[in-house]
Amino acid sequence: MGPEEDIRRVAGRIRDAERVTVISHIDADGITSEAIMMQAVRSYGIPARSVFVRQLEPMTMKYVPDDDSLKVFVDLGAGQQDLLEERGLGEEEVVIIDHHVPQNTDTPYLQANAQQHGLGYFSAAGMAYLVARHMDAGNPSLGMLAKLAVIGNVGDMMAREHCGLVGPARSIAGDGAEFGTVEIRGRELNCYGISTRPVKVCLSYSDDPFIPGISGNEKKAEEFLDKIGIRQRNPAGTWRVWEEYTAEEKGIVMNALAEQMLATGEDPSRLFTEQYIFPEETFGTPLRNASEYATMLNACGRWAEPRIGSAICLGDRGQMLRDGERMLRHHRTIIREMMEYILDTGTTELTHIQFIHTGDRFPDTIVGIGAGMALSKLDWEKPIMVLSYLNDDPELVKISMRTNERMVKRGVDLQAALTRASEEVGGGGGGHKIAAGAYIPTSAEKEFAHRVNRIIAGQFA
Ligand SMILES: [Mn+2]
Repeated sequence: MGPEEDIRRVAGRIRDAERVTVISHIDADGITSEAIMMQAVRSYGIPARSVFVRQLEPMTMKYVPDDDSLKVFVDLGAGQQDLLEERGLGEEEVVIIDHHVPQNTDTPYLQANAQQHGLGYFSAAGMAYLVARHMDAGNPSLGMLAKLAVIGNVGDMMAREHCGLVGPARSIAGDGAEFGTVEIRGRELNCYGISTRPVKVCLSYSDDPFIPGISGNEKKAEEFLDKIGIRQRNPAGTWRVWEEYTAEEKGIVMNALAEQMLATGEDPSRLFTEQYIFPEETFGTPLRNASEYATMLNACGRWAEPRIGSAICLGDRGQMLRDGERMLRHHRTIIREMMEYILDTGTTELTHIQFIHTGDRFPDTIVGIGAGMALSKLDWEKPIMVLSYLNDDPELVKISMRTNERMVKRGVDLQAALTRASEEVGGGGGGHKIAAGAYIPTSAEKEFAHRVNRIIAGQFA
């Protein structure tokens, strides 16, 4: 059975509610999910408020109000149904719109959950959009909501593996295209920053695909573009971005990149991706495409201002956008500082991984990103581990690890390694093959890198 029946029931229960509280997560998918639900509920004439939490756990359950509103959990909740039960929330007081593995509890909470229907590559924002569309197919804001769903899906990396959205997430992008809020562009450059970054910078940061001689080296990327005759600056002297290259220029660059990859025995297929452009947004800004928009939302969330992101999603292009841009600049500055700190200090290399302890210098919410960026300039064959202290808990150490597609192909699985190693020392971890994290007791930090090194060594066997 498809998800239609669940979507119908969830939409029906929300429509019948007197009041609604939306409880959501602070990343791009969570923020877009919240914005979609708030718009849908309010446009239906139902009073609503929302709550953002970093995670749904015993400590944060207190933010879920104790009142008679219908609690709409989005991008979280499915895996924490025991907490809802412990809180005494009845079946009729809750709906869950999520894409995480559901937990079995006695209370049969009503869910629209992509996981339960085998919908891979589909985020909570996509699910929220389907619910919103079912609530009111005539909602004049559906075009905007489809666009938000695309941002949520892209923000949750749903377009990464297949170089574009697939299945229902792709259909929603198609809805956006019909409404004119989304422009789907095929066979575009598979790099981050096509609307705001100089092309040489986009190329030099490309890790998937890895472009030999260009990835990790901005100077070489610039020389490469010069050599194939691409004019890199505007007459005013500013750097041109990918989005303003002509179709002909794009063709020249893509062909030359593909040739360069083929010449070194690399598969060029991942050079090409579908990109999602938002024609109503101002050219040259991070709001112009889905992945840069998602970064701005993530920056707001990681610096504890998800409401700024939500206001931008719902159309605020005044003070909130200026605040969002400030969050994004701050986010980038701190990440760059962290990357430089790692490069200046140097990592400790073991046989199969490298690690560094950043203490309490950088907030734990960005260490993973900084680690990934530093890795692009270090020995890429050794996954990087960053240990860091948490502001609010002296007994725990946060572990963040990053590797790249090439090492995953060779068998590296950071999620498996960190889950096992952290459980051995009484902590917990999770994530993906390419990027994973864990929390371990401070008492275990000394030997932890060696423990993970041994496990990763075994993954090659
Ligand atoms: Mn999500």
